[in-house]
Amino acid sequence: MEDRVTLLDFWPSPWAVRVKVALAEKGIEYESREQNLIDKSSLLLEMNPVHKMIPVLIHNGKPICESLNIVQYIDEVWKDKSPLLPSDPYQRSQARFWADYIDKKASISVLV
Ligand SMILES: N[C@@H](CCC(=O)N[C@@H](CS)C(=O)NCC(=O)O)C(=O)O
Repeated sequence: MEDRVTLLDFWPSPWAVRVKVALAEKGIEYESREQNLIDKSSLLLEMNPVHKMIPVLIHNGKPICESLNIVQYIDEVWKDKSPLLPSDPYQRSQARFWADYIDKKASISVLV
């Protein structure tokens, strides 16, 4: 079955960029659906009822939420294409450290 991949997107969002980099690294084709975060679409509310935020990856109709979770999902599903994390455990821990750092320290909420 052909993969159907849609990204609920908002172009200035660094969290959406994180997902788009992962998709680009894996060479995955997807449809980007730009969202209005002031007047949220019924699709966004249905796909992410807990946080009501982008990014949301919709893979064959199933939503995956939270950018780091999405990146991990992408790496696991398309595991035959360029791995997103280094193979060395120490280097992996460093990559995870900085991803977590960005989440905790560099999080800026532009609109809310
Ligand atoms: N922890 C989330 C953060 C996502 C986030 O902050 N999204 C913002 C846009 S940059 C959003 O959808 N804001 C709308 C809202 O808070 O209602 C992630 O990593 O995906």
